[in-house]
Amino acid sequence: MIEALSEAERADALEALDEWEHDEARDAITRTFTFSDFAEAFGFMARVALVAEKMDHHPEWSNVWNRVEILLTTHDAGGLSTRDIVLAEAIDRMVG
Ligand code: H2B
Repeated sequence: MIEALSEAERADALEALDEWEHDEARDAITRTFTFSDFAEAFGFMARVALVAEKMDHHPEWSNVWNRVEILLTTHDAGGLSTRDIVLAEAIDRMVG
């Protein structure tokens, strides 16, 4: 069982992840990515999927053509955990 972040840990993480929004109702982070076309968007999703599967930590996401919306939260913790932060940082590095 993974623990949710403390208030202080959450505040620090949200400040560092400045491209991500905090969904307070879900205690989740969200970010929308826009690419030049569907192939770029789907290639990005494939790269994220490989990391997510390796981490056993999976995004809630949707794709419409060149846009990918990602929501990260930890279902087992009922909110944000370190896994969401690690995955968000990995995703941010992918779009560099
Ligand atoms: N992904 C996310 N986002 N939250 C979880 O709590 C979670 C997961 N749990 N991926 C994992 C899978 C769990 O269901 C499996 C059994 O390890």
